[in-house]
Amino acid sequence: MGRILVTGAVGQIGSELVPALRERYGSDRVVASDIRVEPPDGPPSRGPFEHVDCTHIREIDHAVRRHDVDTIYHLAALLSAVAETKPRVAWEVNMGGLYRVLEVARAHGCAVFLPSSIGAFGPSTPALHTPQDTIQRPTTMYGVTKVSSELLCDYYHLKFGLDTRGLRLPGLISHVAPPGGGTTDYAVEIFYQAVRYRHYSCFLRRDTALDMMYMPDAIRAMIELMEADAARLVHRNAFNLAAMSVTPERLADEIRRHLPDFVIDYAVDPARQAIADSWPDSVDDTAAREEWGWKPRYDLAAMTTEMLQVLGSRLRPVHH
Ligand code: AKB
Repeated sequence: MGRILVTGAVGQIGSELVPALRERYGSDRVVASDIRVEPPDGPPSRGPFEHVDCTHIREIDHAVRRHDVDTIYHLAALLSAVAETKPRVAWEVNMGGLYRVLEVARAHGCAVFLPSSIGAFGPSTPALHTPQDTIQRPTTMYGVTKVSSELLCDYYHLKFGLDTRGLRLPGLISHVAPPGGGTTDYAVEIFYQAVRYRHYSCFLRRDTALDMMYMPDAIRAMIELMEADAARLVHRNAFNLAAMSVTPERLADEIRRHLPDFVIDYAVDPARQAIADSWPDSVDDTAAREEWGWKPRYDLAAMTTEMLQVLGSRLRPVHH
């Protein structure tokens, strides 16, 4: 068995995926890599670390050869809000990076995991219970790169027989690494601000419904998909994935069950609101359930309880 390479390992997902993969397969079988030389408080967990800029094919190739890699979790990408402000960089990193990763994977026969997103949908997509196979005409640069990434991964599978698989991830909620420049970031910020200040000023409208998921479920989904029997997969890039559809108002109500004096107000950011309005309210993940047995473990109540427990023990309240 070869090793696993994780790109973007220092980011929001990588910070939890790398330790989970190391726990499952052994520390030295998982190579963390990132454009950042090292995270502020050291590598994500003990084990090999490589500096890899995914826009340089030689750096990816070097890491794959050096560590005898047979599977790549390619996480390095710009999120939706930041991609709107830097569309050229977003194209170069999200598409250029993936293209180079796929070329290296083709040369060395590696399997590739791709995180797509609910952002791969657009305003003409059915917004409720969005089907697995439906209209995908995103109106953001992020969405354009995500739908193109899905197509490119499917192409490498069909044309070259590469084992490419992906998930359309919802907004991910975690107490480990913060997200950087996404539209769903409010659902993470709200917990930190609730614990510290009992107050949060939300950049999305109170009734904006979007799919969300607690990070442990998302990490498990990635690993389960990559371990799934290929013969059962009708779809590949990428599966709809759902756990809970929430609005800021609903999330605030749930937090208030634990912190009754929590207050939310709204200072809507038109740029991020426009992105959120172009995405589905809730997706249908039947294909994931049927083809590889996906089932979420955390609903809104369970996730909120755990987030507040963990952050409550780590952060000092400064509200009084
Ligand atoms: C973002 O908001 O950009 C991401 C996503 C849902 O893809 N969290």
